[in-house]
Amino acid sequence: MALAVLLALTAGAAQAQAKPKAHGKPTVAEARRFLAETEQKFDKLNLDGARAEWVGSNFITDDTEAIAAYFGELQLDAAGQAALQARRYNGLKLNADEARKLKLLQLTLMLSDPKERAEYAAARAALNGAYGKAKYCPPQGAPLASAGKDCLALGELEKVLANSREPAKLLDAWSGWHSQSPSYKQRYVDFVALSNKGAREMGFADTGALWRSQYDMAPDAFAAEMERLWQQVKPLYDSLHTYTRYKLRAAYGPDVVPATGPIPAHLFGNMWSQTWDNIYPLLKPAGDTTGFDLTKVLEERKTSAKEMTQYAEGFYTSLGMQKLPASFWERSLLTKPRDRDVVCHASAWPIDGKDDVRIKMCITPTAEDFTVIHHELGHIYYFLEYKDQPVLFRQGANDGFHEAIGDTVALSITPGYLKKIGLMNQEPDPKGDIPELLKRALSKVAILPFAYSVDKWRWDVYGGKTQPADYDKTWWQLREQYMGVKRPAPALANGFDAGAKYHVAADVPYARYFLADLLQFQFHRALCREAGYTGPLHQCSIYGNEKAGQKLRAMLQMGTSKPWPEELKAISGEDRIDGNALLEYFAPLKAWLDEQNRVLAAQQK
Ligand code: X8Z
Ligand code: ZN
Repeated sequence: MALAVLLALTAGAAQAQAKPKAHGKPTVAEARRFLAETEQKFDKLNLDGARAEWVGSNFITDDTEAIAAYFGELQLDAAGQAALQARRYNGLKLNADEARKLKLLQLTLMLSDPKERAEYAAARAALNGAYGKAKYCPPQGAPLASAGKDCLALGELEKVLANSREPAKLLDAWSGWHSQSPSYKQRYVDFVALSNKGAREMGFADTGALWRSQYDMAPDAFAAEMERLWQQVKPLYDSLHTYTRYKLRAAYGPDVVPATGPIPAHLFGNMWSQTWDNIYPLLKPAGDTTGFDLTKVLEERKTSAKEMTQYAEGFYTSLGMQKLPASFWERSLLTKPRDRDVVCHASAWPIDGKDDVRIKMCITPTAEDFTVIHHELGHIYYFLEYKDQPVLFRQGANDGFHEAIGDTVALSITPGYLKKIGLMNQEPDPKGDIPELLKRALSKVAILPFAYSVDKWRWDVYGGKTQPADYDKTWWQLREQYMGVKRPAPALANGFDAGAKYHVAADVPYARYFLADLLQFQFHRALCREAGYTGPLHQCSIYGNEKAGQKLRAMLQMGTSKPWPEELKAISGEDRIDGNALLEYFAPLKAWLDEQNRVLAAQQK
């Protein structure tokens, strides 16, 4: 009942949206009034939309999907109308904030046909739900058939990939998950067409061009920046890939791992081969005798999801940030419910733009989730710090900044820090630099070509260069070319391997993670300097340093009120995203990898 009233009220609010006036010269006063009214409307619509989407992802049913789609449609309608109106005021003499708001308002899709709007919102909600519900039910005789359960959700399949060293099981987990996405391929194809239509109505070439326009520079310039950055860090990736091949060959034999060419994708400990830290035991240097394993410690202590979150909260409060609001603890979803389907992919939610912030994550006591929870709280503290900005500025300086904050903090999870908070008993080994750097590289360096190529694929899909019949072909061309990995089994007839990745199914842009991977090292270096630290970057932890915290908070508080280069400059003195800080951080590892590779190559001869 209450919900019905809510629906009716919001529908009324959307209809009441003023239509653009067709005549008369627009004035500055009108523009100001328009902005004020729009921000008020967005505040309300965002709140309703966030609640509906939250419920849709937390309790996946046909009804919640319909409710999420309904509110999504209202938001799309309002955004489209506001964008059209905003256009009218382009070129007026407004102050910098007002001009920026008008610009931001026009970076959106616009579907004027209500039927298409409804279809777009329904497809979006359905794809999100389909991904969240997907399960692999191994047929009799399959290597995972005896895993104790009839059907395995993504989290269970990921566990197999992380821990098993039996190629047959790895392949079954990998193929099982990749056999799910074909069921929603057609929905995705339809969605792409609608999305493009919306981008074109707003004057963009396609949705890819709209995405690339969101970085305070021309879309082509952004694509060129991405390529420049990739070329900058590629030599480091190549060294890591070469070393990993030697070690995988040693573990699985030359029949499974070829001496040259791409490596089968199921061997990297991760469903998408995007991070490789789970196979650290196969790759660890002979010198690593400490055997320290954070996962083991967390598991043995039965660290709860709440405790994992509190560890992360403790880091942020040590930088001078507030404790998480009580409602965060009451409303977040921290563990996978046993009795219903949820989208488990970790996410952070600014529900009301103020203190109602939540995360949704199926936390397990592992080193990986220990990092992910710091990542998620990075989003949460960004929300909390910019909550006093007007609604249109309540975003990251760009989306890469938003993704980089928690990771920046997680770079300070050093052995020294773990010792300090009691998660590591032994003294950190001073000779332990290479093992620590290698572990880090297995996530931070390994992900670079993946993070670059996901949207390279999507740009071509949205741009029409890649047609649905070629989705898999181009997906794997990119994986082979950039990552040096290949599909471990023949392609499926109507395969949709890209759709096996959350961000493709849920239509979340991915270039942000590539940028974040570089930005976080720029932030880390800047904050370590701010803290007065002068040693090697990989040993720096800003834990407990309020001066560094203050510097970070000043940037978070700006939201997206300024073009991102200005915000980057304020925190780091640099005004370009750059791979230099990452390369500096990993310099000792690069030298070590190249030496290992030289020796290993000589041994093969
Ligand atoms: O999706 C995420 C976060 C939520 S924004 C958990 N990440 C990317 C992924 O999982 O693919 C973090 C790093 C890359
Ligand atoms: Zn994130």
